[in-house]
Amino acid sequence: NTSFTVGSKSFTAVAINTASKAGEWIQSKLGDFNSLQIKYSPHDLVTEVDKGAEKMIRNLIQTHFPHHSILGEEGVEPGPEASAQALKDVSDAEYLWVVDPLDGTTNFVHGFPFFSVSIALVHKGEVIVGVVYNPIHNELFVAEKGKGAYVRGKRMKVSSETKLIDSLIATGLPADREGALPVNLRGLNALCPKVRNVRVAGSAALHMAYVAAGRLSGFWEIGLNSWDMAAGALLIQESGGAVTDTEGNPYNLKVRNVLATNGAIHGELQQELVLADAVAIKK
Ligand code: 2AM
Ligand code: CA
Ligand code: CA
Ligand code: CA
Repeated sequence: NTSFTVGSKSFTAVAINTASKAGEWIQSKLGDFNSLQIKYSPHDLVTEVDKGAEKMIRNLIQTHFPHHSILGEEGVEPGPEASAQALKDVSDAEYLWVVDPLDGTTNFVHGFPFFSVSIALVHKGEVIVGVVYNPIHNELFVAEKGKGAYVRGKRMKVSSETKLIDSLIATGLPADREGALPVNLRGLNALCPKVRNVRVAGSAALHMAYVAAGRLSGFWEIGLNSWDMAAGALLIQESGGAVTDTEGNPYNLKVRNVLATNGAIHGELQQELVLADAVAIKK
């Protein structure tokens, strides 16, 4: 399929290579980094490793595809307005790489081994390649639009639960984001008794990769950004799952409140979030 290659350079190969290199470097820095900065509040951290990984990823992508655009978390000021503006600024790009160099910074800082590198390639607004790499487990999740999704060379398939009560669900607890915490806590409160259990492991990208791999039945979170979800969304779609916003609208790069499941429990989970008044931040 020519849509994934320019000359001899495969988009997917570059995405995989770049995520692997960044991930190995991040892992080498575990427990050995300086400058810890509070980005926005004590709940929102950034380290030299986030920034170094993004720089590395930008350099690698630019070397192969100098005319492509890149949207990376560390190139954007914190806060929803700057994120929305950054997305607008690249909305004309034919090829756009959407990058979270280190998803799960809080985990990285504390040595809790659950974090990832997330890289997506978007063509005219549609994600065509998605890679999430977990260096600790040495697991690379990769999807190509229309060609399926793989981990450890094995095709991924979402889980088969059809009822919430049989489902293992994940979410995030956004401690300070524009008032997203109470919304997610309402959802958590309502869902805990209705599902098998809930996990809050601290990397949205990896949670989504786990939904794709059938290790989680579903995931929702309020107040995310494009770089947290772009790669994960394609992983799930190519594994037979469903990705929408929490109101049930189709996934796109502008989605902030995500609902991602095996498909079978999507409606039931969405309905519970609506009933709990937990689909969006009140303006
Ligand atoms: P990060 O580690 O790349 O910052 C956990 O709930 C998820 O939320 C992670 O994917 C994390 O990504 C993201 N996150 C953490 N702090 C955030 C903030 N202040 N605003 C938006 N997303 C955040
Ligand atoms: Ca961050
Ligand atoms: Ca992130
Ligand atoms: Ca990040």
